[in-house]
Amino acid sequence: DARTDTTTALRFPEGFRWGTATAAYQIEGAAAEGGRTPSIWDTFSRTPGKVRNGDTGDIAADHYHRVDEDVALMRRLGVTDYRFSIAWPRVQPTGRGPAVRQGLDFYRRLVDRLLDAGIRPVATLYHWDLPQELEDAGGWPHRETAYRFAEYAGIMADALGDRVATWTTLNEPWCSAFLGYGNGVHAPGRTSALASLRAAHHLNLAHGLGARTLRGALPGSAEVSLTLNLHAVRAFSEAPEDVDAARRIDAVGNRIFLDPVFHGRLPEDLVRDTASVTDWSFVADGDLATAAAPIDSLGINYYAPSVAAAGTSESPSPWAGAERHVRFEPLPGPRTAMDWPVDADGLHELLIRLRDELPNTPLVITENGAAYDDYADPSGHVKDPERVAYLHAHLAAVHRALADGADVRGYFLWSLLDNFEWAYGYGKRFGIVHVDFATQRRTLKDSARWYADVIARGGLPEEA
Ligand code: GBH
Repeated sequence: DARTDTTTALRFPEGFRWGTATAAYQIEGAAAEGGRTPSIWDTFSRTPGKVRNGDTGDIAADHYHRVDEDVALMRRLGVTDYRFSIAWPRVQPTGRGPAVRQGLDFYRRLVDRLLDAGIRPVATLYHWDLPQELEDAGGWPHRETAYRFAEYAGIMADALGDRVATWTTLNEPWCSAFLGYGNGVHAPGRTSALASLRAAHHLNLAHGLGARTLRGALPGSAEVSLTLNLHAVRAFSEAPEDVDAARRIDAVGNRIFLDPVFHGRLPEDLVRDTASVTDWSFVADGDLATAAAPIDSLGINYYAPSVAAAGTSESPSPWAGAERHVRFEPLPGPRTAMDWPVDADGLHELLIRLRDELPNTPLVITENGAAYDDYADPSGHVKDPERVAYLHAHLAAVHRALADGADVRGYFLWSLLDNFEWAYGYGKRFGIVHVDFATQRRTLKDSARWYADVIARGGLPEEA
């Protein structure tokens, strides 16, 4: 009986959504199959020096050919939800014009398998794989891309709207804008502060236009959302210069999306801070109202916090000029294989902030997880005790936020499978399922068994 089960001290609400998450380019492979054309990530990963070890997503975890097996894995884990993304160039190769049937069929099949398994599909329209042709026409710094995105959203709503009830427009527009066009660490690898700010605005516009299109094409019960990687930024000290450094990062990292999307305005301090880069004249009348199309929930991807102090940091930087005023202080304590600090309190702080600032917005953790160097014991068991500890601490932080009144509806673990970790290639493993990329063999890690147990109990023990 659940109530007498004292080992499940931290119980989650009835109906809490327990999921895993992936993204198309990171797992699908089949880069040239079924009419798919290159995205900016195909181009970028084939450019020498951009991705570690020269890795590409050509094969990845071969999920395109292993949908049945991967859905069966999730059924074994007992997840209630699965968050995946749709590869735009698989369904609308040039980013314009009619859809390719084979591409739509692939996602129809995936969704049907999920529904057969009793798993709710949660579709993200854009997880960074812009059709290369749209980048050649100007990419996200170019206004037209937002309208192309809305058209693509309409195609997908028509194709899957009868079976997918939960939709996300964009995954982490901060990364698209600032890593893609600011410091060039992500595709398409451009390095311009102006281009990154233009991209951020057009992503907000795309989100709003896309949300409106989805709403018009989907049943009234459908859920429309946006996922942000909000920066849990702390000031190094109470000194006004350090507090101001944190404010600058909050403006160009968080409020640049939160303010347009939830309040239909640009942060005034951001406009001031970026005055030497742009006068923001690319923001047309009505754009901010469009960006503020009502949505049903906010997705949050959380990995680690950062600490800002007065100073300067390296260039090229993703921060559109803020790096001339800010240096990042390393946090003490344990780190993951990404060299990111482990700090679950940062997630609690973020959820409490959102509870206070967006009181009527349900929150969903759409990504949380960690890369570690897993190892197999002689029996072939994949041990990942650090990942279990990380997940426990972060789920406990979510539980604490729930107790404090944050309206958190679900948690999606990043990631179901080891996959193509963007600029790090296959060198960093975020999966709870180990993938041997030579054979594509999948093996549950200890963390997968642990997560299945958490889901089955509806909660976790006090200690990992
Ligand atoms: C997510 O990105 C992605 O959605 C997912 O595809 C990816 O595999 C996963 O996380 C793991 O990386 O840039 O100076 O602020 C997270 C990307 C990583 C961006 C941490 C911000 C902080 C350093 N975020 N990063 S900084």
